[in-house]
Amino acid sequence: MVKESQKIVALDQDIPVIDMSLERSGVSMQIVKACETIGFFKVVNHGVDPDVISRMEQESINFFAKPVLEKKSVGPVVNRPFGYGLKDIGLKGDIGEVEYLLLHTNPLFLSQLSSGNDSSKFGSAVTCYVEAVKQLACEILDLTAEGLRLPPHTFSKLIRAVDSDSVLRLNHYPSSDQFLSGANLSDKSVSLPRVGFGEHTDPQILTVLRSNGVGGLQVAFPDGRWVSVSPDPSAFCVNVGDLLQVMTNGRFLSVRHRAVTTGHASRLSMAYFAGPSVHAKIGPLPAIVTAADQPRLYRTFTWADYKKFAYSLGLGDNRLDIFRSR
Ligand code: GA4
Repeated sequence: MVKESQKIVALDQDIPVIDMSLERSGVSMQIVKACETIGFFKVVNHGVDPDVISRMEQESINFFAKPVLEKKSVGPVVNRPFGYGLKDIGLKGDIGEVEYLLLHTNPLFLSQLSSGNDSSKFGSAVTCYVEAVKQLACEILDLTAEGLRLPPHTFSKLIRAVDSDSVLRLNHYPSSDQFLSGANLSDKSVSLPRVGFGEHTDPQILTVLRSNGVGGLQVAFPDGRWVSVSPDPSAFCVNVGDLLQVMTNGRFLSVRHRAVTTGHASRLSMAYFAGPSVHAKIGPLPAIVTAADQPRLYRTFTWADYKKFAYSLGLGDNRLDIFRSR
């Protein structure tokens, strides 16, 4: 259940909406501003083919409708955290009212993807979707670099690396009458919000999320309120990850967010987490530190170091403090 102290949710405000079809320099300035103030924004007129999105959505619906044993056998067989998960998040006992499929987006992995009889349809929907959202993530990162007056592909080259460690997560949050815990809700009109995915920041560089028309995503605003993001299936919701906060020396904010399940409809979300190679060295960019004449807030570490540490902690724990400069 969502704790009493965490229930202050504003419904009358939303995160910034950025129209990507507008003039480039204006868009890049809006992106920088959103990353500096809220860490979250929506993009519309983003150019992703609607057929690619609807194929991925339909394949996800078909996947989650399968019996649990079949969902667990999605291949290639990989160790946790990858593969199908039911309620368990991470390796430290966090749970949520969610079932999910976590996939590495490495082409070799995707080419072996199988999910029952219709595996080739599933695999091709995932491959096309990943390619499209990767493209979008790179475009947004290039606009960001422009807005910060950095060389054009400063961030996107990390995502485009052949060994980039990016992941796709398909989440299914059941409606209140289908709760996975099997709770006895005899009075269906009384549905208390439950935590679908507990509060956390995203570790990677950038997250590109799309959901169906059902709300549930909430973002921690700087003034302490949790703001519900209104659902818009035609938009993508984008947020800064921990690594981008580090590279911008804290200028961009990797902000806590969570997913709650409240309604009578189930929510489906598809999140692409754009990450670098595990060997990539991450630290504040010298150009940013010098330009702002600010002390370096973080030391340099590899993405592998960060991940090892992240998986030793719980979902809601702070994972950046140990990488702060002393
Ligand atoms: C949060 C963002 C992504 O969903 C994810 C999650 C990952 C997992 O589910 O395995 C983590 C979580 C996420 C952050 C801290 C660690 C790792 C669970 C967890 C407790 C796939 C990711 O990259 O980090």
